[in-house]
Amino acid sequence: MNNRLKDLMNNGLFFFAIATLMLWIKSYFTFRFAFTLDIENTMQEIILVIAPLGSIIVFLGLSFMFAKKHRMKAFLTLYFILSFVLFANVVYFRFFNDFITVPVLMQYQNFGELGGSAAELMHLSDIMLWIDFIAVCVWVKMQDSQYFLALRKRTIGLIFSTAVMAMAVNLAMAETERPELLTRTFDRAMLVKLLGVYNFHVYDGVMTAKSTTHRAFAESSELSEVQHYVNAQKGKPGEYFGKAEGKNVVLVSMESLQNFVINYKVNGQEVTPFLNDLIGDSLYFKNFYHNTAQGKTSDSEFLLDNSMYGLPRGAVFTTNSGNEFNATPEILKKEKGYTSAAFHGNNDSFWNRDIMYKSLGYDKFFSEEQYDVTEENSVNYGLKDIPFFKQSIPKIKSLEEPYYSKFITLTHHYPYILEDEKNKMIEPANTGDGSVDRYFQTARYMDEALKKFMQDMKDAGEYKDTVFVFYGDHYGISENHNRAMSELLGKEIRPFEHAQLQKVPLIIHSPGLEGKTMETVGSQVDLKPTILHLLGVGTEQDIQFGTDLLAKNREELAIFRNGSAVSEDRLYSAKENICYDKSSGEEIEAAKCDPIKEKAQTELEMSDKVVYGDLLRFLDEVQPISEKSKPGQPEKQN
Ligand code: GP9
Ligand code: MN
Repeated sequence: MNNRLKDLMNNGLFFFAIATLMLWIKSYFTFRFAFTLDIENTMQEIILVIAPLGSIIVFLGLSFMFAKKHRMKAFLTLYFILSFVLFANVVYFRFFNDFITVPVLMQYQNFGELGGSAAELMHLSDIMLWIDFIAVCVWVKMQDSQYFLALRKRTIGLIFSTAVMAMAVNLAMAETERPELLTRTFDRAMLVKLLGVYNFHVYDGVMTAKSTTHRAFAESSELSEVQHYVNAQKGKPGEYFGKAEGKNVVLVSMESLQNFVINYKVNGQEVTPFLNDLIGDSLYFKNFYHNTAQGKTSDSEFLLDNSMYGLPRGAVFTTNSGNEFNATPEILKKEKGYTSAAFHGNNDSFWNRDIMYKSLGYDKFFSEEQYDVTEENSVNYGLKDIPFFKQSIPKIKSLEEPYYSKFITLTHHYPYILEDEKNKMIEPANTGDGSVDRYFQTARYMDEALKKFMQDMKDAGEYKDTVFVFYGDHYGISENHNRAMSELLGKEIRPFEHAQLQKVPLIIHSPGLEGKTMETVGSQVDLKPTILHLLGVGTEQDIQFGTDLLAKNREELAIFRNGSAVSEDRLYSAKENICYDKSSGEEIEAAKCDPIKEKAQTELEMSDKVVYGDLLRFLDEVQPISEKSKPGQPEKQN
């Protein structure tokens, strides 16, 4: 090595600058290519380049706070942490199409159980994300002095000034691109796009701390405000009120089932033959959406039993299980003497269910421990759906009637594996995207399990006095598979089509209830009032954000957790801030979606306020609604 190069290599500032540059380049390319962030214009492209710089300098610069002899170790540790943050987000994004948040990290017990899913998500090429770190380590190893990073105070000052400038430019550009970015954004991809992943984590940390303190300062007056809002939209239940009075309730959460598979064929074979038949004889809601976010299945359960939204970050099941709730099991017990039970073939602590179910008032929880689970009858997360339902029958029979029961299926879960050949009842699709191709096979298996379950319920005499509610819990195929999906559906997947793919099936079936396909636009938040009204239970005192899907003149609206919204004639995509005309699918003037966009924001904020502030603990204190303006009461039938 010639002397000049050697001098340069020994120069601490040069080392710091090159290390920063490497991390910066790596971050940019990762943002650009490992995450699908939908860069819409040059401004966003520039922001994406600038965003990581300030935070990288600040974080690496923290090493200057350490005594000179520990400084290099501190520097390498910080470099490692930043690289790891990037790497962990890349792996997480592959399946969840989302970024890690503090509350998600706190659900640590779920990670250990991911097993097969996590391994499947790591790619050999991820090694690329560590090459720069190795290079930095080699460089440091080649130094003879441990005081290598001993820079002058003035130089350190200059380094930090550069960081502050980079951050200020980033923030200013981000605010121009998206006003109210830090205060009213529910879409994480937007935050990462405009702030970079490191700043996003800082922001997320601050938000988590803020929501934790929210509870301590909450007051009952906040609940009154929410009550006014929800009462104004309750409406009157219609002809279906009490149609299933006194009946048992069997809810079936259909794992990862999206509505597009209904009546869909792969290689000429139906994917869900049982459900396709069943809808002819049931109330089938074809414009029904999920509202879930990071809490996935648990979010759908929360929505179902509380008619409130899950949280913008993390899973409410794990972060707020100590809250006061007024969930369906409690209401039904109080009003009609129902027994409630949940059934699931996975470990009881997954999603903190064992704790949360108690808070929601479930009397019983049959989890993995109460089933006979073996190597042969389980796959992926736990017991396969067919043995799960089979083994559930005697447990159902043991329940005191009337009962409110919830069954959570499991086999049709990413990465959609069946292992056993005899469980593969149809051929996979052939897009070349493994997850998408196998998706139909596990969906077909679940459909078979549902068919057998229905038959077993009939044979056990549990059919005629029961109302069955089958619903999809959340999407199974994320945006990362748009190529394969567009091949299957024969159209480009724009934000419009993506939003429409968030429809999940909702099928309400009960002997005596006439079959009908319902056009109304709704979502999981509407399940609770719909079910309660069918059972003849009024909801006038309840805080619920949904409305009865069977009520007359209800406002047709589905609000997604990221702030997107769908009405009868509009579709607003929050991530891209685009408004569509629903019938034509054409982009229209953004202002045309303002009413639904505003409503979505207001409603999500209200719901978050209730959860963060644990406001339902004040439910007994707030003024009861006057008789005159009582909403949610049945209309007189003539
Ligand atoms: C785990 C099951 C799957 O018990 O509910 O959870 P998900 O990953 O879909 O939220
Ligand atoms: Mn699920």
